[in-house]
Parts: sequence; C-alpha cells; structure tokens
Amino acid sequence: MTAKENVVVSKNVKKEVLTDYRIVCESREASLLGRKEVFMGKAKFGIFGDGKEVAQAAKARFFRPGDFRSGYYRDQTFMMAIGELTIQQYFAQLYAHTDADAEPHSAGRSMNGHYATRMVNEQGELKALANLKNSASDISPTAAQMPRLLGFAYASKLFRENKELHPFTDLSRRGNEIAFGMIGEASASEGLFFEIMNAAGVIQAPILISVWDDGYGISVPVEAQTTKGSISKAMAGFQRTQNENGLEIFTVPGWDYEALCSTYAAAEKVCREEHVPVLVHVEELTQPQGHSTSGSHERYKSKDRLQWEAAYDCNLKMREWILETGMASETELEAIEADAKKAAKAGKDAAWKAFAAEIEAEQNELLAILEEAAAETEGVLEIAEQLASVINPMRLDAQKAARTAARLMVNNQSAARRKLLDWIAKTEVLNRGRFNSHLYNETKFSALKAEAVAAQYSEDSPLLDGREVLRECFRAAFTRDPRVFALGEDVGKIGDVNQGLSGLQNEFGKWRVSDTGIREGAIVGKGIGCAIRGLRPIAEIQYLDYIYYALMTLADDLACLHYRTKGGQKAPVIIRTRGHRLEGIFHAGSPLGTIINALRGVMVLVPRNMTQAAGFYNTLLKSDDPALMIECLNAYRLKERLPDNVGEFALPLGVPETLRVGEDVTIVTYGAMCRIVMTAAEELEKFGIRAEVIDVQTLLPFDVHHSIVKSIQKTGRAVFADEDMPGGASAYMMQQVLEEQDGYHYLDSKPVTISAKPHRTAYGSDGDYFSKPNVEEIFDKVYALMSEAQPERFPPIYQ
Ligand SMILES: Cc1ncc(C[n+]2csc(CCOP(=O)(O)OP(=O)(O)O)c2C)c(N)n1
Repeated sequence: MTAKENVVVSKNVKKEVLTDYRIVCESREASLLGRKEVFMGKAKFGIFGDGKEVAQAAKARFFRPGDFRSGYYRDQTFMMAIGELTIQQYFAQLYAHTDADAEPHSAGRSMNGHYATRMVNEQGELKALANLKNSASDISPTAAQMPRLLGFAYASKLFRENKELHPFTDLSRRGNEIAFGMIGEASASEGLFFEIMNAAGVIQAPILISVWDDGYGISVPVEAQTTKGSISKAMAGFQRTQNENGLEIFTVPGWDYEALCSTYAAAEKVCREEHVPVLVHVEELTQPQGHSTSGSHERYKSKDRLQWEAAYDCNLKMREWILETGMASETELEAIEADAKKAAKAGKDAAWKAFAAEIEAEQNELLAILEEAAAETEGVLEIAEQLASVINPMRLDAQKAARTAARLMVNNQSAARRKLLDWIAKTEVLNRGRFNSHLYNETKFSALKAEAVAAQYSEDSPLLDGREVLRECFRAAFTRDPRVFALGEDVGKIGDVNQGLSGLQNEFGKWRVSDTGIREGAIVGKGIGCAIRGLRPIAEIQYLDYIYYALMTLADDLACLHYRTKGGQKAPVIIRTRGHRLEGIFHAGSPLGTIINALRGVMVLVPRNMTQAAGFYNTLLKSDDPALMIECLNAYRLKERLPDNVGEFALPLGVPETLRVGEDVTIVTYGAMCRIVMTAAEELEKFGIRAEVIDVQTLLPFDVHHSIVKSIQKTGRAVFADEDMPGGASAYMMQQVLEEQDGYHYLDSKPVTISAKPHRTAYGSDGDYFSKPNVEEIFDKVYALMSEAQPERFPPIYQ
C-alpha cells in the first residue's frame, strides 16, 4: 500500500517544510564535516546519516512527547529533528567528549552515531518520560535495537490495557505512545528482526518501524541479503487483512518528501490509535559518503549506481520539489543552505574547543610540574617537550608522560615528585569517573544499598514446596506494586513449568502474568523496554540452557546500558530462569563462567533454594539494578518453611552464607551444588575432616565484604566447587578469593577447583553422576588434599 496525498501549501506548511529543509541541510553538512574531522585525525572513526535525511525529517514530524525511538547509527537527522541532538553534541560524540553535559548521549563512551536521551536524573530517579521525547541508547550490532523496540511498544500495550497502570501519568498517557524503530535493509536479514516483527504482529504492539533501504549492507547488495531483494515483499505475508491481525506495510521512495510525509501520517494514525504495528519500507535511499570512514563505496558500486545516487540524493530531490511547488525561491534555499553550513561549522568548532580545553587544562598542569621536575631529573625535560609537541593531544598522552617521568624520578624525594604523584593520583580518580564508572547503579537505588530484612518464622510457619514459597513471594509483589508483572513461555495459564506462579494469572489477570511465544530475544526485549519505561518486569527464560538465544541482547544491550549512558538510563528488569542439574544435555546447564563474563553490569544470583530466591526477589524489586536469577531446577518440590514476612524479607546481595562451620578446609560453592557439598562434608566429618561450607549466593556481586578470606585464614585450604566447565565460574571464584581478597597468603595447600566435565551433561542418573561433580568426587578431592598435608592421619585411599 502506498499513501500519497497532496500536501496543501499554506503558510504553515511552507514554514514546516523549510524547517525540515534546514534540518536536512544541517545534518548533511555535519556529516560532510564529520568525515573530514576523522581524516584530519581529530576523531577515530565516523559513521554518518547522509542520504537518509529527508525520510528521517519526515518521520520525526510524527514523534510526540512520550514516544520512544529504538534505532541505529544512521538516525542523526531524526534525532536533530525531534530536538534531541544539537550539532555541537554531534561533534562532541565524534571527539568522545567524556562530559555528559557536553555529550549527553553516552558521555563519550559510544562511538559517533549512537544516540540516547537521558531518562534518569542525577539522583537516579526516572524522569517523567510521558512528557519527554525518548530515545533508547543505540548499540552497534545490526538488529540489536529490535528486542527493546518491542519492549517499548509492549509497555504501551500494558499502559493501555491494564487499568491499574492508568494512574502512572508520568510514564504514559494510557499507552498512546508509539515505539519508533529504524533499521537498515541489510540488518533486516538478522533473525531478531523477524522474531520481533512476528511478535509485534501477534501481540499487536504499536511499533512504527522504518527500513532505510540504500541497497547495500556495506558492500553486499540487498539481493544477497533479502528474499526477493525487498523486505516489504518478503514480509508481505505479515500484512493484516480485514479478518486477520498483522502488520500494515507501506513502501515509499526515500527521496520523495511529500510521499514520505503522507505515508508517515497514515502510519502514525493506525499505529497510535489502533496499536497496529507498521512497517515502512523506505526505498531508493543513498549513501553519498559510503558506509563509514573505513573505506570508499567506489570499490563496490557501479558507475551507473553512483550516478543514480547523485541524481536521487534525497536532499537534492527535496530541493527540486520545493522549487517545483513554488514554496520557496532559489535565493531562499541558498540562504538556508549557507546558514546550515555556518551552523555545522560553528557547532563543530564549539565542540572541539570544549573538548580540547579540558584536556589542555590537565596537560598544562602536568607540563608545569614536569618543568619543575626537569630541573632535578635528567630525561624529564625531553618528556615534557615531547608532550608539548603532540598535535591534538589526548588524555593518554599526558598519562604516558607522567608515568614515564615518575619512573625516572623513583629515587627522588623532591617536592616536584610529590606533585607529580599527586597529579597522577588525582587524574586516576578523574579518569575512573570518565571511563570506568556506572557499570552498576551508583545511586540510592543500587541493589547493594537496598535495606536487608531478616526472614521471620513462627511456630505456625508452614512447610511448603519450594515453588509455593516463591509463589507467595510473587503474590505479595504483585499485590504491592501494579508495575510488577511476569511474562514468559508457559508463565500465564499454567503459572510456569514448575508452577512458581500457579494461579496468579487468575488472581491478577493476563496483563500481569502472561504467556509468550517461544522467542527468548523478544521476551528479554519486552523486559528491557518495559523496565526502561518504568515498569518492573520479571521476564522468564524457561531454562538456563536456552539463555543463549537471548544472551546477545542481555550482553550487548542490557548489561552495558547503565555504563554506556553513564547512568542516563536504567532497566531494572529481572530475568528469571532455572538451571543447574536436571536431565541431559539441554536441561542441566550451569554455564556460569560464560554468563558472568558476558553480563558484567547485571546482578547474577544463584540461590540454593526458593526461600533464598524469594529474599533476593524482594531486594531486587526495591532497587534498580538489572538481575539474572537462576533458581535450582531440581528444588521446586523440596520442602521449605514459608517465612511469615515472605513479601518483605530481603536478602543482601554479595553476602555469602556459611552453611557449615569447619576448621580443616573451606569449600566455596553455590546453587544446587550446596546440597551435594553439604552431603560430602558430612561424609568427610566421619573421617575427621571438618569442612567449612560457604554458599556465595550471588556471583555478581561477589562477597562484597571479603568474608571468604577469613574462613581461609582459619582453614588454610580452599576448594571452589560448581557445575560449570573447568575454568568457568569456579576459576572466577578462585580468582576473587585468592587474588582480590589476598587469600593466597593463607594457603597451606594448593587451591583446588571442582567442576563438571568439559562436555555437556549426559542423560539419566548415571549421565549426571559421571558428568557433574558428585559427593564421592568432592569427598575424594578434599580427602586427597588433607592426605597430602597429613599422610599419616589421612593415608591415601586409592594407592
Ligand atoms: C551483528 C553485526 N554484524 C556485522 C556488523 C558490521 N556492520 C556494520 S554496519 C553493517 C551493514 C549494515 O547495513 P544496513 O543494515 O543496510 O544499514 P546501513 O549501514 O546501510 O544503513 C555491517 C555488516 C555489525 N555491526 N553487527
């Protein structure tokens, strides 16, 4: 379907059109200058939005306060048109200015073209997003913007359909907000694109996505990317009909301003009013400067194609159209173009000045110190001269100079050396703030600052299945806060495959406890998008083994969101899953090494039972860090006592629990291994070996008070046991305790890790026994450790 209506030329229309023309010209000038800056060595890399300006300006006309964008690195014109990107900020990002006031999109952390709006204030509170124009924080992997795009749209669905959310007017106007998506046509080859578009069609989520089609994914043409060489043709089966839900699909040339405006007007209406997802395939776009500063497009585009691109440059076509309509004269347009050039240059110059001034100030301070030091230490003068001669210096130049000089001055006790060391210490703190802060929440909403509340038991506390303890925790959470909801495969009707949520859909309704299709990327995306919009999702991955489908989104989007916005956005989603031992290759996963290394930035919790899990859920729901909760797959039917305050008790994160006191050896473990290690410890006791068993409870954060080292001070021996592969999370725990906590000081024996075999778990009880650590293996390895130290007392068993 194409929608092209005549735009009636009135004074207002003329003003709007010329405003758009100014924006597209400024954006183009910024792109042209940006490329030059990279080639002059003032920035490392550049990727620009030239060739997509007109379509973006047209689309931006329909972006309202409360709406959300989830797009990619070509969207500069859109961001400028909605008023969320100034030219100065554009260049500040290109230079990697680390000041969030100068570069609010990422505080210099993301490469250029990666936009975001700041949704969280300095105190860590969410702003009134319903009144703001909001943009997700862009990431580079192609199509990675899709999962959270669905989440933004799903939140609108919830805000509209769930009446309990209507009072949250700061967050939504009853779900009238659209999620604006943008993606390149080649990126639409990714699985996530199809997964998310399918999900949007199923749930009828208000996504308005544009596919910017310039015919190439870097050098590979669209015919090699997409069936039929056209995403709108390939997606035609998703088109809604009179009787069936689906998507509304439009196609429109990307150089036809008038057609673009009318297409987006029609698209917005159906999307906003009816919550119908819309795909706008914007064809015939160009890329005047090629893909990025990494290479030139002349290498792979034919002469004909290049000629066509020059003739169909969208800015040029818009200009021709304005002249044709008589809306403005050649002279008026020339004036706009000249102004745009000036504005781009002024923005660029101001950004560079601000960026360079900070670096210069720090460098000048150092140069003064080095000059003083040069009088007494040979070689320092040369260092200072070299630093002073660097063109466009970076902070690293000053650091290198300072540290090289410090080496030369190691035997010097002068005042100049003191000043130099102070400068190094001071800038170390500053640079930590610039480059290493905000991996986790640093405000009062940090999960580490949530108040702990002890579990209370009375004589009446019933003994229940573990899954019932969890269910009572969830019931309390749903009752307490209407923003809390759970979703996932089999979560709704049957209350999850282990019935931790059973009956809760009946009690709270289908918008609070919802089934989803089998699409882990979409589940996690819903969680992330809804959490960014101020809701409190518990998004379930049915088994830990299936997290890999979502791992890319969790790692690339969720885990680094807080870091890459320097605290400008937060997504307090809880990813709930279950893992460790059960059965076979795909239901016994415990790849915690993989997970904790992929997900720094997410709290990773490994409770040994459902009561501990409940206590952690309560803590997480009071705070704003995202978390992955791994419940023990084989423990839902084990009996646990229900705390009387199941809805309030809250366990602190990063605080291990000693499950058994001993003096001979410390065994550090977590999750389902706790019970196995405890049984082994009982066996060891029979042979006079007293093992101290510590459950770390959370891997990220890990033992924040360094309590485990105290146990090793006592025992002199450390064993780290889990079900991960060799060198996985057991090695991580060893590194944390022996290196971070200086545990190596106290060791009398070699440290030991006990893990699963380096293959997946074979099926059946024997498969489990011979693949995962078992009681006998733990016994033998601990016994061998003691035998090595005291062979008379503990003679070798197998020799
Ligand atoms: C997952 C992933 N694979 C590869 C890349 C490298 N890459 C960056 S952009 C790009 C081409 C994207 O083309 P398209 O989606 O058409 O967008 P365009 O750049 O043309 O606007 C590729 C392959 C990437 N960023 N992410």
